[in-house]
Order: sequence, then structure tokens, then C-alpha cells
Amino acid sequence: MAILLMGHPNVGKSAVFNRLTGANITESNYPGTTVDFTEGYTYIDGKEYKVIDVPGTFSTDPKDEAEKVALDILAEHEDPIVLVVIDSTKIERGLYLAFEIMERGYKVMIALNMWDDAEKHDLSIDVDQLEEILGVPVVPTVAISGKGISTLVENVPTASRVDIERLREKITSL
Ligand SMILES: Nc1nc2c(ncn2[C@@H]2O[C@H](COP(=O)(O)OP(=O)(O)OP(=O)(O)O)[C@@H](O)[C@H]2O)c(=O)[nH]1
Ligand SMILES: [Mg+2]
Repeated sequence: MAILLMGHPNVGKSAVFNRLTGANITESNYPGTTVDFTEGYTYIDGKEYKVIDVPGTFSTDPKDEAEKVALDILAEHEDPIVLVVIDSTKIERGLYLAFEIMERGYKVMIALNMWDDAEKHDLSIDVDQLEEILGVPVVPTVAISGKGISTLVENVPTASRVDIERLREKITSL
């Protein structure tokens, strides 16, 4: 089983990756490209998961080589869990990508990273309501301090697919 860390550039994917994985990580070039990606392993409830720090991507419509690699990594894994890492201070942008990934039928969970910055800017995000509406785990994290990472790990087995039509109905009736 694979956990793919996906998100915009500079949202803290690698910081989350480092928290999730141990020392045994490998960095390599994606075949035929100059794009680097890193993979490691973690054990959750006695089950081994391959964790991949996927190159940053803005959308599932690739605009450059790194984004193309991100989508290739997504396509080559059998039913992965996609952990979408979002900068909490730019939540709409991150959710846009999360929606695109959900729409493709992947199991998804969300880390609202940079939660410390959101608090500093007095942004109030109702995590419980967001989780309720989306129907996937949503966990505030501060990857640099490790805050929220254990909750993130606990939630990996509950990552889920989203019925996009039902989600649309829910959102439009808000
Ligand atoms: N304040 C704060 N800074 C963070 C947090 N997580 C990561 N950072 C910082 O944000 C910067 C980007 O983190 P990275 O982990 O490199 O982000 P990334 O998504 O892997 O970036 P790319 O690989 O370039 O796409 C670094 O300076 C981190 O130290 C967080 O939760 N809070
Ligand atoms: Mg990175």
C-alpha cells in the first residue's frame, strides 16, 4: 500500500514526509527526467506503507515536467492513499487540488499544514465541519514541530473515496 504526499510547491510535503518516515529513505531521479522524488516506509497498525514525497503540483493538468512526474507517480500506484498537504493560510488553492484528486476516485486524506501560521493570522477554520462536508479525514498539522502528525498517522486507515456528486449537492445546499 502506498501513501502519496501531494500538494502545491512549498506547503511542507517534505517536512511531513520526514515526520512519517524513518531513516531508510531513497532519493532518486524519476526515470527519463531530471525530477527528483523521495520514498520511504512507515508502519501503521503493523502494516507496511510505502510513502512517496511527490513533486509539487498545482493541478492535475500538468504544466511542467515536475507536475507530469507527479501525475505519473499517481497513475502508477494501485489504489494509493493520497495525502493532500495544504498550506492552511491558502486553503482554497489546496482544496482545489484535493477536489481534482477526489474526482479521480482516489482515497484521500488532508493535512492542513502550516497550522501555526494560520493561527498567527487569526484564520479560523472549522476543521470538524470541513471533515464532515468532505467525508475524508482532515488533520491540522505543524510539520516542523510535529504537531498533529500522530493524529495524521492514526487517520491513514480511514482515508476514503468521495462521492463527488453528493459532495456537490452538500456544498450547493450550504
Ligand atoms: N511555519 C511552518 N513552516 C513549515 C511547516 N511545514 C513546513 N514548513 C517550512 O516551509 C518550508 C517548505 O517546506 P517543505 O517541506 O520543503 O515544502 P515542500 O512542499 O516539500 O516544498 P517543495 O518540495 O519545494 O514543493 C520550509 O522552510 C519548512 O521548514 C509548518 O507546519 N509551519
Ligand atoms: Mg519537498
